[in-house]
Amino acid sequence: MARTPLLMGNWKMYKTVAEARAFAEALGQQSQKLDSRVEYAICAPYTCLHVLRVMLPAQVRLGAQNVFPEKEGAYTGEIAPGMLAEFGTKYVLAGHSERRMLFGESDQFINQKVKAIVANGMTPVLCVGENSSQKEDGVTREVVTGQVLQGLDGLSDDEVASAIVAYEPVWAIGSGKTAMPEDAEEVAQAIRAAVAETWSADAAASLRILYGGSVKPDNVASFVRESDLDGALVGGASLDPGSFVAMAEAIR
Ligand code: G2H
Repeated sequence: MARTPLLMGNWKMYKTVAEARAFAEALGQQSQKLDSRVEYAICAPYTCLHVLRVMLPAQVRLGAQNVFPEKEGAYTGEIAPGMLAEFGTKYVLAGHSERRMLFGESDQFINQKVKAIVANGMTPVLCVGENSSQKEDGVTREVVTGQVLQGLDGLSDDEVASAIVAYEPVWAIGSGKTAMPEDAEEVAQAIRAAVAETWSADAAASLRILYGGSVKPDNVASFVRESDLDGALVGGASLDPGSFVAMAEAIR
């Protein structure tokens, strides 16, 4: 099953509207370097979504970094899935390790977010990954597949098939360290095996799996080249338009 590669930026809590405008302008000037066979997206702070929607090249889609799994209500500071969908957001991150660690998000809560994202016609990007002590203890596969099965619980075969999992080893995030591509590939294979067992072989073959954690222009191709990895979720290196384009060119 052919899966469309995806290069996704995660800007985290960086960029003002003026900076986002400058990024979109610079990317627009180099949009001929973006490949129509690859999908691109930027998960931006909410305040930047409008300028990006207006100014990004058409092949770069909008993503959000978080959502609250309720339609509306007294949830001060939160944003509803319908609000993001109405705005033209295509992708929404769920379960990024920074949210798991800093905000105590559980697999069960992340699963509610995933279901809410899907119910509102958007694509969930379920982030999973082991921390350094779990890696040392040799339990990476169990941790990661457990997060995947809990995160996607309750979705139908078709919904799992069109979802995205981002495998981001926690020890690799923003650290300059990356997983070995072949190790990330093994984890991706374990994810597909677990999905095939719980849903179906078709769902496992269609689900897209991204690698994340200190991805840069000079290493992105080594991950995307692996047969079970379909792209990258990139933090720091997605903030600069030249670097974003360099990564796009590296995986063409
Ligand atoms: C992991 C990644 C983006 P970075 O958080 O999700 O960030 O590429 O800076 O390690």
